Amino acid sequence: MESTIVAIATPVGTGAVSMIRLSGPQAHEIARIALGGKSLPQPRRVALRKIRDADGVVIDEGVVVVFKGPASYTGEDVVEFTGHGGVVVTRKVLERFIEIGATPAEPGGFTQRAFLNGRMDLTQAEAVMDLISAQTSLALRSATEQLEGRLGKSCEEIRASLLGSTAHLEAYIDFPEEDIDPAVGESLKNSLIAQKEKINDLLATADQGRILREGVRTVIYGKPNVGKSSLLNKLLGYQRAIVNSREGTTRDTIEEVVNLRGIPLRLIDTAGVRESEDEIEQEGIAMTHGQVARADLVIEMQDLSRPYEEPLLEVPDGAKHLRIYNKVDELHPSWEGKTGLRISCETGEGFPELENEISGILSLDESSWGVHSVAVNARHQACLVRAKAGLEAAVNSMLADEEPEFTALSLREAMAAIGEIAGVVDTEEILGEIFGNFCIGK
Ligand SMILES: Nc1nc2c(ncn2[C@@H]2O[C@H](COP(=O)(O)OP(=O)(O)OP(=O)(O)O)[C@@H](O)[C@H]2O)c(=O)[nH]1
Ligand SMILES: [Mg+2]
Repeated sequence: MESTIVAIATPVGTGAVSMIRLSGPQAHEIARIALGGKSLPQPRRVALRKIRDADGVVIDEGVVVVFKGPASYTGEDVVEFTGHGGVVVTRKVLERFIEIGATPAEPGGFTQRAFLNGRMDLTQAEAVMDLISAQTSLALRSATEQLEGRLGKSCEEIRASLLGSTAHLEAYIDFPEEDIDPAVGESLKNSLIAQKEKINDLLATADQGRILREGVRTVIYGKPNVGKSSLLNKLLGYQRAIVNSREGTTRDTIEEVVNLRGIPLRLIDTAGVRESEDEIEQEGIAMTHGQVARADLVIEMQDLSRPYEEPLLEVPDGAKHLRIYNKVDELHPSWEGKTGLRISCETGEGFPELENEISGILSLDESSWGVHSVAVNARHQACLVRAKAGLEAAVNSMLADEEPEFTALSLREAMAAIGEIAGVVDTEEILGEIFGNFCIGK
């Protein structure tokens, strides 16, 4: 990392201020030149300074903060200039830094350097992005906890335990004349099984991780005119979709995100399903089926103002399913004695219960969040699946009384996979563990 990178850290556009950040070995020198040779403030002190072009003409005036590596976000020398928030003036300051020798940063370039310089692990670097893009308070909380290193720490604990087990096994490999003591073998195996359980616990958070990051794909399904678009509008709080007493009003799918007690619901209003001669409507109905196939949650709606009917939907594997009954304000007598969640998009009746039901089905809400606290992403999930497979292979190899080399091989695969989550690399470490904890010279 010889280069010094620069970027506008605030959003592009007109604002009160905008901040430009420099990081790298030349950061301080480049800033000094841009200030027309005027001294930089002491690290972590604020000073008012002018940025000047090559002829000494002032481009902008603003606040300069200097950080001395490694005590900075990236771990390198950093300078932050906060100037007037105009598009042109900000651009000109940026260009001045580039002219003096800074390189435009790639997306995530500063956080990448923070990781490479050991300021944070990979899960924390990812959490920075999650935090910025969080759409709900729950997603934000999950990101903050990951940024604090909770997930990285869990993975590190698992890896450290596997490292200890591998070191034990390696000792037997080095001294083939000694058989593994059955008691040691038993405790090793139990320890591996315990770590596998921890991996399973982390894997179980993958669904909620995806939900928090991307939202729950929630499809509103039902016959025409039952009130699907009315439900979308009601949950959104404004008239997004056309509502009409004519059947077949909605033909396209309409997608909007609502925040339901911290859970992002990606609500999808669909064309009502019926036999139709209309080509456009048929196409809409085909899209409805496509949406159902990809749903996390299907809300199947029926109309209480019409005579009783059996529900019609086959919900695909993996999707959650909620049946609701709309228009309770115009209840048809044939529904007498039938149970189910009754609502009215007209009067708002049943909506608190509906929200309870949805957050219950997703087993996710702000009050129960403390129990989960981590939520792995797709990359973590892939690593965890590999780690689990490695651990299972190791346990099986021990059960089959194979040579310890085989067990160790599977364990190393598991460790590499789990280490990838936080971005740790090992090999030398295993040796260190052996020589550190075992008296080889005995
Ligand atoms: N009385 C009563 N009428 C309702 C209620 N919810 C919706 N409606 C009415 O039912 C009619 C159909 O509502 P929509 O929301 O357009 O129904 P939809 O399921 O989206 O219909 P399609 O788009 O045709 O599939 C409209 O006239 C709404 O005003 C309710 O809770 N009570
Ligand atoms: Mg509709």
